[in-house]
Amino acid sequence: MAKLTLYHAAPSRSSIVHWMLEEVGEPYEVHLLNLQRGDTRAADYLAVNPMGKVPAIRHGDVVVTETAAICAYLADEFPKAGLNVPVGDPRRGPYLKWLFFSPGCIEPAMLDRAFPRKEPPPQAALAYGSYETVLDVVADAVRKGPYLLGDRFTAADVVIGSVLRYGMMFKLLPERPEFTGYTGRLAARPAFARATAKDKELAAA
Ligand SMILES: N[C@@H](CCC(=O)N[C@@H](CS)C(=O)NCC(=O)O)C(=O)O
Repeated sequence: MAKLTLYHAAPSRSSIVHWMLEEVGEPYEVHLLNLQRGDTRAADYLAVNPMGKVPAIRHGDVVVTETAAICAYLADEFPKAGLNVPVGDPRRGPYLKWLFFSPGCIEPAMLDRAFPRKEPPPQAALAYGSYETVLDVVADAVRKGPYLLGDRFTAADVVIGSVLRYGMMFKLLPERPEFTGYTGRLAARPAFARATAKDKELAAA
């Protein structure tokens, strides 16, 4: 089987992929980087990800960067784990929408709110519309649960659950009961607990 490596800084956005890998359940190695030391800006890492950011994964000869893309890749590459929604299944539409919704709408809305621009662009020019709309749409999607697609847990829950958890942790998102209920359900997953415990050890190393 092709070797699988996670380029990781614990904790950071690469912790999302760390959780995803625990959900996938295939053997992987961690290549640990230190953000404070500037490891992601070193030439050998820029050869992996010219953006100088974690996460990245190497799977055999394939390198994938961007958190949501990596989660989608892993879900498709290891279908036995049941974390993707295959072509032809009508739930694939919402599945893809939620995978793209975090980097396309939630993250930019959250960070624009935290770091407002001097001259805010017109709402129609913003891909996410408004911060309030983004929050309402996500709250509506996770209210019923247990997961975004009902009973079916997918890679989209790893991505959306993580941005909500980090957003609330850093006070960038409000602790709406819909969000805390959903992230609480996700935190009860054994793979999440394993990834979190390993991250703590890596952060202390
Ligand atoms: N769009 C990227 C963002 C990744 C990102 O911002 N990673 C941060 C850590 S949370 C990073 O590597 N920062 C190091 C730096 O910019 O020097 C993704 O979603 O994977």
